[in-house]
Amino acid sequence: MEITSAEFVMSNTDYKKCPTPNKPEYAFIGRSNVGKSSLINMLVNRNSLAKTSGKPGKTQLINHFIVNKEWFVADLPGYGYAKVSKKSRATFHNFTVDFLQYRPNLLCVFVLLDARIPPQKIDLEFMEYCGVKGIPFVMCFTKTDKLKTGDLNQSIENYKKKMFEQWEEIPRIFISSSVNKNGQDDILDFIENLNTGFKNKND
Ligand SMILES: Nc1nc2c(ncn2[C@@H]2O[C@H](COP(=O)(O)OP(=O)(O)OP(=O)(O)O)[C@@H](O)[C@H]2O)c(=O)[nH]1
Ligand SMILES: [Mg+2]
Repeated sequence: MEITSAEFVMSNTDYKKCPTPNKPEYAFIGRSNVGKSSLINMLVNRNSLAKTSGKPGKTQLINHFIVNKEWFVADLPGYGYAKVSKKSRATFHNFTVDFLQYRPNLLCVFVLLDARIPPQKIDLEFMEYCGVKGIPFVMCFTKTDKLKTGDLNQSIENYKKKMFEQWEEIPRIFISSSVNKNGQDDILDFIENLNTGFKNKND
């Protein structure tokens, strides 16, 4: 898919106030600092459309972007950032959960996982939650530029093994790097396919 435009739409904490759900939508989630905002920028060929930061906890709202005037991206706050107070953690947890469960046009959640680190409880639990609630998701490894191919393959194999302890089937896996643009074509092809499905269903 060729990217012709990408614009910020709005920020929210309430899924009911998000843009009219009449277009296919994809959400990016994962632990704070995993690279959600950077991946969004990489996908749409923009340097700073979604705000990124070296410090975890940058994205604190549901941020909507529209791409090619035909699909939405939602950049979500990260989970598992210990420095936020318990209260504010609970608050964004709730609005993110409501968003994931009730946003009608959400076609797929990209669960981002840092390729350099072993499977983390919080990520496994989040994916389990998606499974239980029937929220479609894929796994997307980030920061793959920081690993040699052999180490990356090993890391993915370890992850698969861990997933198969819990799941009979595991979701599709993407690898990505916002530095060398690894994964851009695969992810955009995947989105394009789902967009077509959404259009056919709603025409
Ligand atoms: N080397 C490398 N660094 C990356 C990559 N993606 C993100 N980073 C760096 O990781 C840090 C966090 O990136 P963000 O995109 O802000 O992460 P986030 O998941 O949106 O973080 P929060 O909004 O705080 O939850 C930044 O310093 C990025 O430059 C990548 O693919 N490769
Ligand atoms: Mg962010």
